[in-house]
Amino acid sequence: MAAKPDLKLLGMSVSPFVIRVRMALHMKGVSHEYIEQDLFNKSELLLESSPVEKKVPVLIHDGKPVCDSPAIVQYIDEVWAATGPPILPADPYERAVARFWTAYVDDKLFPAYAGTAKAATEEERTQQINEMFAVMGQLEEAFAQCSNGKAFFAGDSIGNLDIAVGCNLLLLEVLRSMYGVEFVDTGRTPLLAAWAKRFGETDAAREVVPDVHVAVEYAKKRQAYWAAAAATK
Ligand SMILES: N[C@@H](CCC(=O)N[C@@H](CS)C(=O)NCC(=O)O)C(=O)O
Repeated sequence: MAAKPDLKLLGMSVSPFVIRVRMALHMKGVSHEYIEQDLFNKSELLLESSPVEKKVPVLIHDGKPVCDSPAIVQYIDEVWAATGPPILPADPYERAVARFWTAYVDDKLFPAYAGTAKAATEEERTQQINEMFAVMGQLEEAFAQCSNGKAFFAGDSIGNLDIAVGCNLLLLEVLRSMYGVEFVDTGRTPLLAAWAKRFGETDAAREVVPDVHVAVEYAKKRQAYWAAAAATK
């Protein structure tokens, strides 16, 4: 019997980056110890494992930390190459395209989400919401390009780009619940809307994504924290 890996994941349940890594571990069926972190009061373990950014997720394998979710997902895919389905495409061109869109999602979607939640005025919020719509429009085109008419970005089953976009669906639900804005809708983004439904039904999504109420509570706590910080400036 293969020895159990010495593997810990430092996370925070509603972080899209943590959700992405948990989905990758789930796809590979790799057992690990999950350690929830309080980002308002960071643990010594987090500070020493992520000394540069002090952020989750951090994967600690045999005592060695790996930071940043795209790097962690690639690490998981390479270390457990013989276990479960591949996460990144084998073809170098398709790998490069999947990496490009993952970086696009990380550069644009999370900052626009945080900007929407953080906005001090309605005007600012509308601007961020419009940015989110623009990103979703691009992702609709990316889906058409990458999926080749199949069910997922990666083809017949989920891959790197599916989890890169899919880990953010919870945040879109949070904004829908808080501001009534529908970002994945059958009118504007029909391909993404159908994909999101299919993605939500996968084992990886069902096992890993927490209830939207938990994420809304966290978003409100974050907003209160930002407001208090702004008031003391
Ligand atoms: N590029 C990083 C981003 C990770 C990140 O932003 N994590 C947030 C939680 S969503 C965090 O730990 N924030 C703590 C802080 O900013 O103090 C990744 O992909 O892993």
